[in-house]
Amino acid sequence: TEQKINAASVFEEAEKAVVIPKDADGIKKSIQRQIATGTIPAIPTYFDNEDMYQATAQAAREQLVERWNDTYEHFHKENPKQAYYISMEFLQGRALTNAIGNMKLTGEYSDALRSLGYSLESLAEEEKNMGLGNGGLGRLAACFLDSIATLSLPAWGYGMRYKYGLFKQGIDQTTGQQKEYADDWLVRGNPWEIPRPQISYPISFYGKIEGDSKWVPGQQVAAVAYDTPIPGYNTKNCISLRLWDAQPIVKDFNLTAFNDSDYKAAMGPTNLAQQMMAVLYPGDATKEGKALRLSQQYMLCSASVQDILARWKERGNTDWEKLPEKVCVQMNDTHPTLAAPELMRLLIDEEGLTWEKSWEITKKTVAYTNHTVMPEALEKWPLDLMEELLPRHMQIIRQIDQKFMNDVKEAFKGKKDDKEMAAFLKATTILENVYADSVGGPKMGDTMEKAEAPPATVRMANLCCIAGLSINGVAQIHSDIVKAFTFKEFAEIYGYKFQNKTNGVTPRRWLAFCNPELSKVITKWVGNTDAWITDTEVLRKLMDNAKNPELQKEWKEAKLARKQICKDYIKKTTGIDVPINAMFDIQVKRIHEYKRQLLNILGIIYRYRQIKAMSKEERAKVVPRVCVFGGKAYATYIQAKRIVRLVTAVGEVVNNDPEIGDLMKVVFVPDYNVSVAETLIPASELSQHISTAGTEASGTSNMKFQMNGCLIIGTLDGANVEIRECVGDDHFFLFGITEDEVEPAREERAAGKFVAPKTFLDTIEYVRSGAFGKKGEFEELLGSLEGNSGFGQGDYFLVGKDFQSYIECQDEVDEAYRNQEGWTESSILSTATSGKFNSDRTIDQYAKEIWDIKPCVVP
Ligand code: B1N
Repeated sequence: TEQKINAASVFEEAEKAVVIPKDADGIKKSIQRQIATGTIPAIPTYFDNEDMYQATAQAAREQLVERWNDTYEHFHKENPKQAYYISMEFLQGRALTNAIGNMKLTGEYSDALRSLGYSLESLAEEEKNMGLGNGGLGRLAACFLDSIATLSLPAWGYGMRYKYGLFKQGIDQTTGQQKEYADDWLVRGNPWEIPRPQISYPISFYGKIEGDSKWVPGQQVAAVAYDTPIPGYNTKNCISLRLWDAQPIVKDFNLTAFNDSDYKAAMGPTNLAQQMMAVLYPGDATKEGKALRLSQQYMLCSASVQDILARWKERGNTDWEKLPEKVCVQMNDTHPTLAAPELMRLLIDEEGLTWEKSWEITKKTVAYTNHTVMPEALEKWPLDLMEELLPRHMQIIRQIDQKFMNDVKEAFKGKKDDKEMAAFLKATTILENVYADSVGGPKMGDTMEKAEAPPATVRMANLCCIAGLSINGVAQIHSDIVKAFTFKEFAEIYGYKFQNKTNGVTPRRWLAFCNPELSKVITKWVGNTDAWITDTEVLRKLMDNAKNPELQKEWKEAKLARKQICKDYIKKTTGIDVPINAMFDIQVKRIHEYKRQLLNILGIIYRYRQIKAMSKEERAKVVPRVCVFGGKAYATYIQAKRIVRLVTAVGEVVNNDPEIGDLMKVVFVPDYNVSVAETLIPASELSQHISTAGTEASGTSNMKFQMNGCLIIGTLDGANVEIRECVGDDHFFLFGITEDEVEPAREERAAGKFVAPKTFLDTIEYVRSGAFGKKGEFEELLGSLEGNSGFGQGDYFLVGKDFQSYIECQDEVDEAYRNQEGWTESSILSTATSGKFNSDRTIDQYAKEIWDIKPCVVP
């Protein structure tokens, strides 16, 4: 202990002794020191821009570490209740601009670099995107961390340090099709992370149960912590994103086997660990992966929960029953569900608590967010796989399920007859197709039936609903659907658990930093204050001047500056020259049938043919448009890849049609990711959020577009509903059927009663005639829009149903754009009314209504 005390004071003395510079000159010297002392792996004769970026990032990291250590110590001393956001995905994007922006040192860094002969903007482009996520769910987690730090809340993120992020997307020059490449984001090291080899936990898999409940694992890896600092804005607080890496356990290394040249046996554990960390599961709503994905999920949960309990102890807590007064775990969708049974296991097997006590504690500690109601995206694991990989957890899950069913039977005794009860339990039980007839599934051991029986599965969402202290959706309409349909039986039991937490996005990254031109105008016109960067309600002050020609002029100039940057980016990445004065119309998001990029491109084809049929005089009145698409299609999602190809094929024709010229350009921007979004969104004037009503849980890019003064064309889906309420009906282009009209529309189709509009049928026939790409290339894609029923065919997502309404709405858009004063007013009002969609508001609600945590401000 004496040595420990000394070590602590050495640490403290060191912190006091080293002064971290905060002025341009000091920052310059700090950058030089990183180069001269070998902090970055630069070689004198090879020194390049990437090295310079690395040195700058290291200098910035020094600044963060100071705040970070202070925050850690402060939380330790205060011992507040702390929340943990566990997520398989964190889509952080780039860190440099964000870190120095949040520390309010952008000017200083810019000056320091200028004096060294570099520009901050171009160096920032050297940074690789940290792309450890698929889309909205992962980016939401990243925005949440920014808000948690900014609100000085005691909370951390836990995730996985995948070796390769989500794949990089290329568009093949000859076929126009998507190609996937590994995203080797770590090749040149990651200056933002600090490896913590001293923080490591064993993660067990397989093996058997001895006696009643003693788990003897068959395999182990070590989870090792890598920490990334997340600085808040306008606060000293700097929180942690702790990512786990898998490593072989040293004692498992079989030296004898290696010396006997049995390399395969010797390297077994090393290979396992490497496989586990290789890739982020690329599945936005898919059924792929299995054992590996489940091992990843378990490792995340086990390492995080072990770490949370270790910290709880480290802070001097001892009474387990009071754990829920100090810890809250938020599960980002069902991917980290195993946190619940893992907490149970640790409390029972490691800490010696009873099953009942452990269950009481667990139920008050974990909370669940649902992000999708698409049935195929609700996670189910084959029971036999779970049993094999995690035998002890399966035991605990079975016990939870038994207790749950008993409780339900007890609670609804006399209120439901046998048949109702059976149906009710069939819907809610965690284990599907396992129990005997009374619960609906096939009889166990009934071999005849078993052969045809549907596979037994573990339904993760059901476990979340049972174990969670709360269940929330991510936009009002989505939370309503979750409660009324997806989990309606659970709502009957646990009505009090259901909540809504409408998503938000951080106004730092998504407005202040990505759009400095507009930010400057905003600051001036809300009363010469940048208070809006945290308190986005201040943006409302823009409303008073929405019609003011002076503001309008500055607003348009700022938008134009961003359009120019976007135009240059499009030229650089696709070779296409787009007209700067055209309306920039953008749809960027994962490619998915439900998001209906197909509706957008068919609308474009319709428009193209209209223009071609016009006289010269009529053409002069056309509003020119640059139609931009971006987004990745899951590698095995064939239909999504065909949509990408249709867009590039239409672009090839339209962009080279002399009759069209600058009246229309169709662009597919490759490799959409966070930093591409930061370039496209500020330049956008119209953006498309056109999913079939009831399918997009929330959407978050819609909020980013709104903040940047972009008008939305959209359906009444996800957060669009609330955005429209804020901005007002007159400034939102609404079309399409509503959520309650979707099922009747599908039934109408299935009954063969739906008659598609001529505009739609003609457009389809035109594609079919071979107007784009190779003849026959789009047969299967068009086929999905035809027929009467079934998933993936019979136009399940109702493109034909909404088509007429969509193209008419696009005419309204043109009409509105012709009146530039009116359009600019709407644009200003969009930004002015976007305050609600600040993730600070969302996080404040999580903190108060679910986590029960309070700010813990570093003095
Ligand atoms: O989560 C976002 C929402 O804004 C989007 O509407 C929603 O689609 C998105 C399986 C998912 N839901 N589900 C996923 C991601 C990965 C995976 O393997 C499902 N992503 C969403 C934020 O709330």
